[in-house]
Amino acid sequence: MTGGADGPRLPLDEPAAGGAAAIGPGAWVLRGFLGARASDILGEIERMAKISPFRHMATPGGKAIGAAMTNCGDFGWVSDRRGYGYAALDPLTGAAWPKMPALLRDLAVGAAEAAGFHAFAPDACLINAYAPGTKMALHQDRDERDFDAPIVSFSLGLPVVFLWGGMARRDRPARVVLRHGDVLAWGGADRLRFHGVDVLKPGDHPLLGARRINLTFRRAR
Ligand code: MD3
Ligand code: FE
Repeated sequence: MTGGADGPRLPLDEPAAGGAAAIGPGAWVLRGFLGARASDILGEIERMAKISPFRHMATPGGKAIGAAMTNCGDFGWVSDRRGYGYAALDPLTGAAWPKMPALLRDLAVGAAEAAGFHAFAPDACLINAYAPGTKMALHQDRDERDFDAPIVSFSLGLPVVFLWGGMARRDRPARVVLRHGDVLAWGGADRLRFHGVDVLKPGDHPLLGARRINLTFRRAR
């Protein structure tokens, strides 16, 4: 994994011919990267949610997480009163998470490649579903075994303001709108940035209705 050091270098938020815009030294937005594949991706999510349903997990502090979550891949991110981390089995069903569909994996690996991260091999995909009024507070993703691998995220449905923070929680976040079909890829110097999403505003998306779904592809183990 290269950490994006040999990825394209661009002025802030200026898309290149390939559509990748830098929002940090190791972070890229690929506007509309999912294109016409979005409806097939949604079909896969609906199918997988019959195997491992969306659920509101608890934090160790006892609050319910605002986004409804499920996973696919060899590992899934889970949280409950006892703690959080990656698990090979869905605690709701006691069975393995649904396999990561090739369509999703190939798009995630292709997006990583387009951002300069070679040989990305995701083994986990967390799927977050947001209803209007829900958000995700600033946090870091640090439950993965090694931070050399990037993370790739897909946005579907209603637009949201992504909060792009710094290395310290107190750093004031930049605001980047993520829309249906957009992909983010980040790693290297930006891998441990604080990030979150602002409260989802009401709306009616043609494919998803009053919802936003976000998939994050990770190398957990
Ligand atoms: C930048 N999801 O699942 S995706 C998460 O929209 C998560 O559901 C948000 O944060 C969502 O952990 C944001 C984009 C994202 C995800 C993780 C990052 C950007 C990131 C980690 C480091 C830096
Ligand atoms: Fe995160």
